[in-house]
Amino acid sequence: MILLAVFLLWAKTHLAYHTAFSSMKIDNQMQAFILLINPFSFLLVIFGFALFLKGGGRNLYLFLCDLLLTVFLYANIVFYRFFNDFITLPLLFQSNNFGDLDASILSEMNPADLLYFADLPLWAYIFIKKPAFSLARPFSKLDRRVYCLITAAVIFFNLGLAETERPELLTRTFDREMLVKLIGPYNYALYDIYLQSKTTALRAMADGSELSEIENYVRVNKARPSDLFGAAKGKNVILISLESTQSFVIDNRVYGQEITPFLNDFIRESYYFDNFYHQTGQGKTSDAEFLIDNSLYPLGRGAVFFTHAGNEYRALPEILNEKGYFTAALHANNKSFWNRDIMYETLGYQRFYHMDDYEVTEENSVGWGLKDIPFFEQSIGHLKSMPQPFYAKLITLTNHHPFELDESDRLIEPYQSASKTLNQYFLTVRYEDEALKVFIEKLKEEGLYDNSVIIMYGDHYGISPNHNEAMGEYLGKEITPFENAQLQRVPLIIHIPGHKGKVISTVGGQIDLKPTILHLLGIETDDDIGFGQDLFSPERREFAVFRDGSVVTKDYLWTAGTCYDKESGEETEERYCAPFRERGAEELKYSDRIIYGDLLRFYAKDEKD
Ligand code: GP9
Ligand code: MN
Repeated sequence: MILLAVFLLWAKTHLAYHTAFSSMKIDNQMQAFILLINPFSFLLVIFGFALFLKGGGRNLYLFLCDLLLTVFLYANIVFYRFFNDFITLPLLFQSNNFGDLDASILSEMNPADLLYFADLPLWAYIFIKKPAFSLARPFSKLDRRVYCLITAAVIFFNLGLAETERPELLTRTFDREMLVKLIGPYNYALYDIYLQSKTTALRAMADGSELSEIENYVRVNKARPSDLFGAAKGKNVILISLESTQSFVIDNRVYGQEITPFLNDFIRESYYFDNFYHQTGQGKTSDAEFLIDNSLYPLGRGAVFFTHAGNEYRALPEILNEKGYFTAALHANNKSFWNRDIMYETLGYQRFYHMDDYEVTEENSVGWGLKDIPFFEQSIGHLKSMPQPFYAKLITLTNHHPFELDESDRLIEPYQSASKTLNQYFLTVRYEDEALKVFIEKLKEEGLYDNSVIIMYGDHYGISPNHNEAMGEYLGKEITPFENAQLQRVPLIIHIPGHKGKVISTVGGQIDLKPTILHLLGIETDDDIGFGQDLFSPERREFAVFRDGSVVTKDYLWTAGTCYDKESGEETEERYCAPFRERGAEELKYSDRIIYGDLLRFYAKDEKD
């Protein structure tokens, strides 16, 4: 009986996978196999409790479980048909998502769906009529043990396969669709409940008084704007996230071939920051987005886009909306990746152009999806349709690990080292550079170039320390912890029409972009709670703290428990780094407190009063 119940729900789940959820992309045989088995791990556990029940009680339990799970599955099906996404708890609480759902809910149901409920009469019959076969003997200890053992094996097998298919899936929680694909809708719901309850508990314990200490810190920390305040007033802002792009490729070569020929030229007519660090954690691209829009640090664990999408923020798009800007994000990936569809609403983006807004085919895709050149070409159409001034964030994708590229897109001869990753990286960075060139040309053709500030930033590192040997060979020096920290520099390019090029070497990080952008647009930031400082400000501190607590200043670098003198790259006395290290730790702590306690909700209230 138990196995029958498990089998029936497994069958229903698969019916859903192949009909309602069929737009989920199955990338390979392995994923297809995981999909086949993933409902079992949960269903065996939940129905397994029936092992401890007898006769009628057991039947009732099986019937109720079947009913509840079917309703849950069906709710997800209807939801998916409408939103192309799975239900999550924060989403259920975001009532505006449901505003116009009532009327459409019926239209998303159809008679064939009755199939999902077809087994219920059978369970009802068994429960009421108690046919002899359903009242079999109670289970023996041995039965239970065997069942538990098999169940445990299935769970580990499923999780193991999921982990090999997508490492760090559960710790980083990046892609809802991928999670459902690999662990099934039921386990995903459990996981979601776990994340949500953790968040709710911390939030409930927080109160507004915590904010005043942080406010004081932030006030003292403010840096006066520079002469460039208002230099780009009323202009469009085009912000480009350069996937996995580190500074070491800029003005650098592979066997004499420039890696970023276009950017090297573009830098000469822009402000180029060559001591600018990424500050991301596990949330990678989304952490960089979070830093830039909020001037708050992402979290030490997990992706804040997923864990705290229901918080109150005072993000860049929200501020710009109030100043009459149209705000949009453009990224040709699945909209639920990094929970963007939900987080973007929270941050105030008026429009998210995602995968469905692009023409993505086999031919124009590679690796993670739409190639950067067609992405930029198609994005131009979207930009043209926007009311001006706009704030548009474009997120590139081709230069993403494992740096796959079609032969025909290869523009330089590959580097030859023992690290295939590094060798390919140069090729995809070169392609990305070409894509940027195409984009800028198109912006000029469409007349958007002269009335837009163009800001490009590297989102995070692309080459991990696993490739230090090949990296050392390329750079011609050993990659010590000091060098590794210096490799966390990512390019930041700010192009303002009519301004001459200039290299600015102040130490800064992604946290500093929000006040920098606002000041360029002539918007005051006095009341803003954020940890960054205008990168152009003459009185700024030269400082960047990484999410792991490493700290860089003008002269010193603290990383991996050691203080380094930046000029020599040699170890130096700890006391030189101590004050900055403490300051870094304090800032991260304050920022975490804001996020875990959802403290900006109190600030927002103050303002409205
Ligand atoms: C996915 C893209 C890449 O949409 O932003 O994410 P990453 O793995 O770099 O965070
Ligand atoms: Mn990225």
